[in-house]
Amino acid sequence: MSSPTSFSAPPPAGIACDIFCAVIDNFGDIGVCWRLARQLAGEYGWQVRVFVDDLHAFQKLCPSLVAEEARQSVEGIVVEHWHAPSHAGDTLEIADVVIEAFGCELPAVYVTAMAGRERAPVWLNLEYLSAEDWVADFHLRPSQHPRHALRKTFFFPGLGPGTGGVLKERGLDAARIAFESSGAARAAWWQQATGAPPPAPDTTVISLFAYENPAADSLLEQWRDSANEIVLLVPEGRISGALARFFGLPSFVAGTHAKRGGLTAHALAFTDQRGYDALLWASDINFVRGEDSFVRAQWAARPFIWHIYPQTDDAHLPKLDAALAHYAGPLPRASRDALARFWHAWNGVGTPDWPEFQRHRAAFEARAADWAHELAGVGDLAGNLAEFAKSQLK
Ligand code: TRH
Repeated sequence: MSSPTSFSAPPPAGIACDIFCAVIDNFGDIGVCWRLARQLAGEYGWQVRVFVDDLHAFQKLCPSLVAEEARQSVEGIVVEHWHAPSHAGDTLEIADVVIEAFGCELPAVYVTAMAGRERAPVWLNLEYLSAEDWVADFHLRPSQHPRHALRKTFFFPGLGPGTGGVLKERGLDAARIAFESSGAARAAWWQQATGAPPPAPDTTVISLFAYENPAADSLLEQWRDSANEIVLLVPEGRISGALARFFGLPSFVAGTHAKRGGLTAHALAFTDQRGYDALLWASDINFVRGEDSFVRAQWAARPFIWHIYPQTDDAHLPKLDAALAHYAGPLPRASRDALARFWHAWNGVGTPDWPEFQRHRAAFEARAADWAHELAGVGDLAGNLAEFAKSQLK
């Protein structure tokens, strides 16, 4: 392959931004990058390119993407298949703002060209979300490149003041309220997702997006024995095996429906990224995981349980507690402890106690609404990032 050539592109209409994303596993890496890209392009008018090394993972949450295309435009965003660590597009174009997501390494040829640019780009390393206190101290810390006249700034998402915040589209609350207040929209959603009308109003609807989880068996039994009807909505994925075992089925693929005792479960097809929000809004309680769905559950403003991405040596547990401190801190003591116990049990420490969760549900509901309001005060990550980048480009 011939090496890319550098050329002076005509000045773009908006700020040009390149986002580099290496998919480690699952959907969170590309999920966060794609959401950020859509916001920067759609809300800020930036000219965005996304370099991503796994188009198949990307296609799951963006079905209009063609997994075999080396370069394509989706929703006005250029998507480049980042097919080798040294690759940075067939023609080397250096953007005004360069975002390396989650510590992925930029191609050396790209970094060299960044240094050769008349005006050095704003180079940001977008970190993983953590609710820990130290994040505010490290947010926006610069780091000088050892060889080039380039500075990289660490951009830390977070749940508290002084951090980069988390992603929230401008129209998100209005879209949620429109869905919640339209019986027709909800009926259409249930029909399309489950092939059935919405359940009776006194049913508890739960969405379940999780990794494999040993606590699932006990929880499914408790739901089966629950006095109130429970409808479980399960996007096809890593937890599906537990559902198949529980119902004695060979699999729990999209389109499967099953019932035992008070528990009815529907396996759902994995939707595009926008469609996932409607699942959260259609549910009373959401089980979420990783990073992006964890954030979406907070904006859905209803109780949620987080299956945090597990790390070696239980390094994830302090992060779980840091999130609980923000989210559950103002709850009355007994409710706070009950929520902490339930979250811990869902993350490998203890056994989940559904009746106890139910006893505190009204407090959890009130807190979820308050928390969504408080979190919005930290500001939207895309807006915070755009503001910082613009201040550096002046
Ligand atoms: O897929 P995840 O487990 O991703 C994780 C985390 O990001 C973690 O921090 C990271 O280290 C690891 O990947 C590599 O969970 P997450 O972050 O919630 O991402 C899921 C994405 O999938 C999110 O953008 C929502 C989207 N989604 C859909 O688009 N449709 C669906 O039907 C569902 C269930 C999810």
